[in-house]
Amino acid sequence: MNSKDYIARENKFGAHNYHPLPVVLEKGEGIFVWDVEGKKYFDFLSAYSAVNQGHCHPKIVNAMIDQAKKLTLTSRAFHNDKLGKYEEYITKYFGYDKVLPMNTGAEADETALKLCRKWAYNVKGIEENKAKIIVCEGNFHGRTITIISMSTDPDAKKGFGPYTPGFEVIPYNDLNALEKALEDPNVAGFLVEPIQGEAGVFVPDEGYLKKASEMCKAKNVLFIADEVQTGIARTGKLLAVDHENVRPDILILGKAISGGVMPVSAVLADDEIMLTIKPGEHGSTFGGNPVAAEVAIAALEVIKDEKLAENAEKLGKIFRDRMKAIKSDRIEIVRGKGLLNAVVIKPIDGKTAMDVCLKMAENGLLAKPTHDHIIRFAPPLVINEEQLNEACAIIEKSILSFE
Ligand code: IF1
Repeated sequence: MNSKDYIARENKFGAHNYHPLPVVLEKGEGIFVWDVEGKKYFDFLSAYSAVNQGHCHPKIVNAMIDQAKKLTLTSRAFHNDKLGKYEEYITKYFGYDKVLPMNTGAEADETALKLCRKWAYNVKGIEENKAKIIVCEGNFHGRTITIISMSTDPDAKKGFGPYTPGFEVIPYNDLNALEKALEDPNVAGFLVEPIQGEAGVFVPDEGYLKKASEMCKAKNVLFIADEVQTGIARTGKLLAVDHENVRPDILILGKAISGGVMPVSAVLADDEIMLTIKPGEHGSTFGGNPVAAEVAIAALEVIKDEKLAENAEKLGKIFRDRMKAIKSDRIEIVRGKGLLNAVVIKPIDGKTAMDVCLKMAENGLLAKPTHDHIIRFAPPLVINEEQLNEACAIIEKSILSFE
């Protein structure tokens, strides 16, 4: 079978809910992936920032194999010997009283929303069913009905109603709008991405997150950070909120918390918030399973052992400088933080970001377009300077081929 055959089979038997680049991958190691024809590529997507530690990191894979041979799943009907170890590790790692383990990012976001509402009724004293949560235009928090109810992207939302009530949408990066929204005494929380990924790696003004968190505090409103994509060293700090020394009341993590080997997500908060949810009120069959626990500890250790936040900070600057230095009218904007970056392409002769991505794939580098004219660049954080320069040369050559 060749790539065409694999793709045809997916098309025939799989739902058509994605539009992938026409490459079929069969192997990954560090920053590289290989397709079924044996062609090697730089991976500049990292499974949307899930593979920050690099593909098949031996320490993480071994943690998975060792635990999988012993015990994979107990459900939370019984205790297991690994969950507590992980809970202690991750709460100390991020500095919170407690963690609630889930699997996917969307589940962790849902958990945060439920926690926020419970806290609103049990602690803040909002009247039952009246709690409101503020979210931002252009947000991306996942695919569940409630989450798409908050979305402003018609593709994500249209045709899936009726929608969950209780949300107010304000413009991103707009403190005046936030101030106005916070006047309503029924507001319980403000859910925000420190950098909007799906919106095209939109970095808010410096000071926005700090000020927003202070405004929430003043109104006794929970500041909830969705760091599913920006967290775990991606932006050059352990968390993107660390750039502004902000401590969210509720922290949502996913993706790279497992190094991309299995779905692991987590919600962190202090007791006043976390203990509002009582036994039987929330959970998940797979959340907190012993394989996930061992994998997440290994994945978080790799981040510190290999100084991946520092590497992302340093190489991110070099990357943006290299992109800005490309002499092409096609590049409109280069933006990002750490190794979460985007290049905005000017479409000429009907050529879009997808055409550039196809050319880069031909030249040995994989990246994904978003919104027709934006290309997201997010390599695994284990990339070194020499490899980054080689990758930048491929990107440059590909873009210049459209001149
Ligand atoms: C897809 C984007 C990235 C997320 C934030 C929660 C979730 C995500 C901030 C949900 C997921 C993904 C999912 C992926 C595309 C992708 C994405 F382009 F849509 F925005 F990463 F950039 N919070 N992001 O970014 O996590 O439930 O998927 O584990 O194909 O939908 P999940």
